[in-house]
Amino acid sequence: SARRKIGLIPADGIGKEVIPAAQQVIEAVLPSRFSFIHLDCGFEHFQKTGVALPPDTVKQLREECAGALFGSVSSPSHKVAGYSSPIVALRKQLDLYANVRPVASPIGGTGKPIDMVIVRENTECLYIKSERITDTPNGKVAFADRQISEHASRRIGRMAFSLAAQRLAHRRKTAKAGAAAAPPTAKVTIVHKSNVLSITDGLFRESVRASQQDDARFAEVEVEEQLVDSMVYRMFREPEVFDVAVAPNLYGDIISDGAAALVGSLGVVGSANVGDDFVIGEPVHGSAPDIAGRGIANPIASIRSAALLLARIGEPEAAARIDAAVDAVLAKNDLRVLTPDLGGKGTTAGVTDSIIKGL
Ligand code: NAD
Ligand code: K
Ligand code: MN
Repeated sequence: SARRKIGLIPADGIGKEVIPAAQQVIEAVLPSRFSFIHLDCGFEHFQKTGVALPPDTVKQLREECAGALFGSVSSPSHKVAGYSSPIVALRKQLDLYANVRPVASPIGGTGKPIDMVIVRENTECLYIKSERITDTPNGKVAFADRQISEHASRRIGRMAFSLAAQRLAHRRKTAKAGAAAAPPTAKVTIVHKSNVLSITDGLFRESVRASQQDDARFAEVEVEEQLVDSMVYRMFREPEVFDVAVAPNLYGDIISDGAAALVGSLGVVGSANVGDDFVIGEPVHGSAPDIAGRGIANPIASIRSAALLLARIGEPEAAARIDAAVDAVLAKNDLRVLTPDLGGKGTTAGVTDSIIKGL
């Protein structure tokens, strides 16, 4: 059929409430452009069937879908035999090597607008999970290997520069003609700790810098470096100075969760898991068992994730319309509409309706 398919993987908890909200918004912004297939996955599915990520889900994503939206999985804190996180497996099987997380708000925690994107390397660093422990005369000693490769660092660098180049082009297009303001710029901040880890973080930083040569469009992007500890300090003090930040897996995990606090709630931060061949939009939050089933989960993180997905599957205008409608609902700050995580009395359905009306 001429309609392209989007895979929907709500998985567990509030994923089942916020992914349908995102689907409604996609259908409203692009009526009958896409068809949707619902795919099984998650801890609840594991409890019913013994399988967390059915092979058929991966097969349908690969063979039929233009992209997908993932909700959230409930990973139990105790070890459950035979279970491991299906989103981690999905990222691996589809080689989604970048986690792209925009953190934007018209009024951030420090009162100024925040508009940054964190690009986290998604495949290596300490997450290769190569750990061991030995006994010594002074007690146990544990070790972990940390892998940083030129290949993975250079391709995550390309992702960061390519986003910055797109943002620069967009800023130039939307800058007011003839205005006296300074010409638009875009910047990549390379986050590392190569003052201490000169070999591993040194390779990361050099490879990201080298990736700027990989495309002529990257030439006009400014580059700066920030040690990860002072990055955290500056993100608290002056988050508005950052544009695109790129980091190895562990630093990226930490700074991107922290950055979510700058914009008020986990319920508004979306992300995209991106590879060269596939993309999965995914809200940053988990399955929120404390509020699941009550119709009050904030759908904005999933709706923003839907926009990130659309932007990467050839529908950038629809994505921009969704983001503008979300910004308008947030800027209005109507507490009868917004959900409780933002101090409101509203519902998932109410927020979704307001966004759809504003498209
Ligand atoms: P969580 O993100 O589920 O919830 C943290 C807090 O934020 C809770 O108080 C929750 O009510 C609130 N919250 C989160 N999303 C919200 C939304 N859309 N609207 C309103 N409030 C929202 O994190 P957690 O409590 O640490 O973990 C719960 C479960 O989710 C665990 O099983 C964990 O393993 C899993 N988890 C999954 C993912 C993922 O799917 N990638 C990510 C993080 C946590
Ligand atoms: K999630
Ligand atoms: Mn995290």
